[in-house]
Amino acid sequence: MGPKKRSRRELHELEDLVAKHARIEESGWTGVNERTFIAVKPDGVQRRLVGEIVRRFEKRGFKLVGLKLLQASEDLLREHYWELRNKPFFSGLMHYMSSGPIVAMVWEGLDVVKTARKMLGETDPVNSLPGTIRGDYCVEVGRNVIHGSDSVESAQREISLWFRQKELQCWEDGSKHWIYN
Ligand code: IDP
Ligand code: MG
Repeated sequence: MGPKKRSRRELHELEDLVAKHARIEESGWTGVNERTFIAVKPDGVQRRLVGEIVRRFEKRGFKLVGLKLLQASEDLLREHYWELRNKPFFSGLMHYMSSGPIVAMVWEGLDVVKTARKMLGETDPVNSLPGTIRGDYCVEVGRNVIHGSDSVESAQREISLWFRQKELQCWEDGSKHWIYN
């Protein structure tokens, strides 16, 4: 007995199955375009930590979509740290953040907001484990070398505050099949 000839209906069912599998495979990609705002603060730039920090995000597998060196204006910093405006350290924070250039970046990838916060360590370096950026490169909360968005919502707010749409690059990640399955 030769191979069974498939009916039109069976062929349709097969097509549906193939399409369903394609969708499932694609769903592995949901969330890979999450974005976060990362900034190397003035002390990080002074201490030549820019390369090290970029290296860590690249090696982790995240995709760089925006990067610039800038001296932040007081308005921008006030807006960025609006939630902390009533804290006793606020004016010190403004002074610190405007004391020199900052490297502002946008990184993209699966769960990048949460993962980046883990890579940064805790706000106060004394609580940051070795292996984290703050745990490896600083000792004081008032000089903690790096900023990272604390939620997807604040990431969106911060990205639109620090970057214009045209400053964010859309590019095909050639290694994405080696980073995501
Ligand atoms: P985060 O940077 O880990 O998100 P936040 O609580 O959002 O921490 O505070 C923003 C920044 O304000 C910190 O990264 C740090 O530079 C500064 N900061 C926070 N708490 C203190 C403090 O108690 N003294 C001095 N500076 C502080
Ligand atoms: Mg914060």
